[in-house]
Amino acid sequence: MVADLSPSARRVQDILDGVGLGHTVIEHARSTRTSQEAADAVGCTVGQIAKSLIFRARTSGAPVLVIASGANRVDEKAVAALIGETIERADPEFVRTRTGFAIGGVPPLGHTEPPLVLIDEDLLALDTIWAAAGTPNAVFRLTPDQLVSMTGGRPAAVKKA
Ligand code: 5CA
Repeated sequence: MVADLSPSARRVQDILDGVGLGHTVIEHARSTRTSQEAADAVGCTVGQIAKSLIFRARTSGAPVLVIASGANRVDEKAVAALIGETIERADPEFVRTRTGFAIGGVPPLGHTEPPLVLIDEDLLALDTIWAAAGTPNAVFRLTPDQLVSMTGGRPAAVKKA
């Protein structure tokens, strides 16, 4: 952990302060870029990491945020069926311009362009989860219910069998 938050992590802390539920961004000295690294840094299971994955809806070009358990892979066909449009994995430039954050630190809320949000229903069975907070070293702890309320996301079956 380091004392002062870097600018992108600070931005997420300010967003969380606006939500007002008392969430605290923790910036680690070690990487939390991948779900496994985040789990190792935090001391939780990889399934407790809520990874924020950005897709691009092919017809509308709109950003789609799928918040998935770190233990799962996202079934793009299932997501397409849920939103009524096929999707593709976003490239790093799309992620940066639409969310305002770089891959590896994309938080589940506070994006430049509000995305359509789906939440992996597997996360809802857990007591505590952790999400990225703006940088590849920053995370915050929350409950699945809080994730749903702060993102306005729709819980759904999005994982690959
Ligand atoms: N901080 C961690 C734990 S919360 C984190 O952000 N993990 S993540 O899984 O949500 O973000 C990394 C994800 O970015 C990868 O799972 C992958 O889906 C995506 N990604 C990584 N590299 C690329 C790339 N070159 N193009 C598009 N997406 C990428």
